[in-house]
Amino acid sequence: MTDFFTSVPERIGFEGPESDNALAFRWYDADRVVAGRRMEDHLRFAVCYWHSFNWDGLDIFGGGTLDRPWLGGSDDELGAAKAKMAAAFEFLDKLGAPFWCFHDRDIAPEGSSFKESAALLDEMIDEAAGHMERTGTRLLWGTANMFSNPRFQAGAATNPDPELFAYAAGQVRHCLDATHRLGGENYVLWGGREGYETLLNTDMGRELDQLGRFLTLVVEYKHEIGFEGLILIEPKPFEPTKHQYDFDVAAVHAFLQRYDLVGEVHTNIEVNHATLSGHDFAHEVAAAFAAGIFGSIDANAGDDRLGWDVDRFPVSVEQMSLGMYEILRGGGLGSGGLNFDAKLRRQSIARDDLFHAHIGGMDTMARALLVAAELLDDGAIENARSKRYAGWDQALGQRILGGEETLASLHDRAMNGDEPVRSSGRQEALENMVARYIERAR
Ligand code: XLS
Ligand code: NI
Ligand code: NI
Repeated sequence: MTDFFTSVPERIGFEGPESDNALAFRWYDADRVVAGRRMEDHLRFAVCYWHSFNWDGLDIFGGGTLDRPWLGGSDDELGAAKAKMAAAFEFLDKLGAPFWCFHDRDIAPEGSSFKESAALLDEMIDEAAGHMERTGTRLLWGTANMFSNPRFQAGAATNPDPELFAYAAGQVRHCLDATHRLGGENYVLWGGREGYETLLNTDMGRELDQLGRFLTLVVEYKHEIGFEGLILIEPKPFEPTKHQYDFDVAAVHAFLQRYDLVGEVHTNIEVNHATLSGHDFAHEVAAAFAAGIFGSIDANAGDDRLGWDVDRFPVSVEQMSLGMYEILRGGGLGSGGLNFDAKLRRQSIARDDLFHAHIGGMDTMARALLVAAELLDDGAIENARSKRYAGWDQALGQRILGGEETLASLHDRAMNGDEPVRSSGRQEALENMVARYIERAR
C-alpha cells in the first residue's frame, strides 16, 4: 500500500443526491438493483491507466503540470513503474471501481530489445497480479501500445515494411498472454497509426489486406490459448493520422465482413471518437448492436468547439442516457464495461482532482442508467418506434419483405392506389418526453 492520495478517505461512499460531500457518490450506489441487476454489474466501471497515471499533463504547447513523481526519468525505471502501480491500485481501491485497463507500455518500461521489454512486462504483470488479488480489482482489458515508439511511425500491421508487422504481431502475442494471465475480460486493438498521412505514399488495398491478416492471426491465437474474452477494435476516424481505417462502427463492420471476422471481433466504442466521426454516441452503439458487433465502451466526452480527442470526463446525463438506452435495449454491456478513457485538464493539479473526475463520471453514468432503465421499462421509446413501423407488420410490408412483391407488382399498386398518408415523426414530443424522464429519474 502507498499513501499517495492521502487527503482521500479509504473508500468513496454513496451518500445520495442530497449530499454536499464532494468526495461521495450521489447517484452511483454499487449495490442498488436497477432493472434486475446491481448497478456495479450493469456499469462495470474501469479506470484507464494511461491518462490517469502515465500522463503528466504534457500537451503540444507545454510540458507536464501534474504531480506524478514516478514519471520523468528515474534511474530505477522498474522501481518507478512499481511506485506508479502502487498508487494506481490505491486509487482503484479507494474509488471502488471494479476494473482497470492498461497498455503494455503504461505499466512497464520499454527495454533495449524486444526480449528485454517482454521480461519487464512479465515482471510488472506479476506485480499487477498481486495488487489485483489484494484489492479484488479485475481487468476489463489489456492492449498493446503500437503507436508511441518511433518504430511505429508508419503504423504497425499496416506498415509498408513487414518487419514492423512481425514486431507488432510479437508484441500483441505477448500482451494477449499477459491479459489472459490476469483474467482480462477482453482484449482491445486501437489502430493508433493504422491509417495514412497522405495517399501519395499509401497503397490502401495492401494496407487493408495486411490489417485483415493481422486480426486473423490475433483471433487464431486467442482460440489457441483458450482466451474467452472478446477481441475488440476501437473505431476512430483520425488523429494521429489523417485517416484511420477503422473510421467508425460501420467501416469496422464492412472490414470484418470483408475479412470474414464477423462473430470473432467486436467493437470498443469511444464517445469522443463517435463525435469525431460525425455521429452521436448513441448512433455508434445502435449501429454496433444492429450489426452484432457491440463489445465495450470508452466513456468520455469531447468538446463542442474542439475537433480532436480531448478526452474529458463525461458530464452530460442527456448524451449518456441516450447511449445507455441503446446499450440496455441491446441487452447490456455483457463482458464489456465503461472504461473512463478520460483525462484531467492540465490545471487540475491537486491529487484529489482525479477522484472528483471519476466520481463525476460515475455519477453521470449511473444517472444515465436510471433514465435508460425507466425509458426501457415503460416502453416509452419502443412503443413510439413500433407504432411508426406498424405497416411493416401488416400484409403489404410482410409481402415486400417476404419477397412476394416485384418492382412491377408495386408499380401496379401505385398506379391504381391512392396517395400514401403521411404521419408525424413526433421528434419534439419525443425529445420532451426524454427530458421528463431525465428530470424525474431518482
Ligand atoms: C485513443 C484511444 C486509446 C485506446 C487504447 O484515442 O482512445 O486510448 O482506447 O489504445
Ligand atoms: Ni480516444
Ligand atoms: Ni479509447
